[in-house]
Amino acid sequence: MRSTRPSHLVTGSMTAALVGALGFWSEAGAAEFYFVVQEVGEKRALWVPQEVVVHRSTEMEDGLVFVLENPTDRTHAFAAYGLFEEVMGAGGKFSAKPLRVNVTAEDTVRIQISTAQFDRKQAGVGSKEEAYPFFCPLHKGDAHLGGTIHVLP
Ligand SMILES: [Cu+2]
Repeated sequence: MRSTRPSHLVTGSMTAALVGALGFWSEAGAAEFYFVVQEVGEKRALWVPQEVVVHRSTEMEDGLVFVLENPTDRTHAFAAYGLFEEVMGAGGKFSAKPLRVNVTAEDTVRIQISTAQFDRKQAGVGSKEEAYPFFCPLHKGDAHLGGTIHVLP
């Protein structure tokens, strides 16, 4: 029945939002958050869910992982101001670089998010909510079509 299709779409995106908000724990204990990119017309793209909540006290204890899925046939990128990716360099040393990751067509990328900046804040101020905007820097379009990662104490 044709009339049921739109409601399926709505249910699907609501489920995705819920999953993103709750997060998953991987075997290693890191909290995992899933994002899927959607194309909105020719020039714009959107990572969903658009609103994600991360709890500093629980979900960051054993690391934070973002899983970025690109089911489309074009390369998209995931960028977030103020967040950093943990990358292993030569000699097994970790370093942090600003979060901007390309995800090629039909690929899924797992990235380790640096939580060092939040550890530091836990010892000091950091009892209030912080917000980090994210978007696809390759397809921003005219209007801001991004989302927000909310970090709660
Ligand atoms: Cu894009």
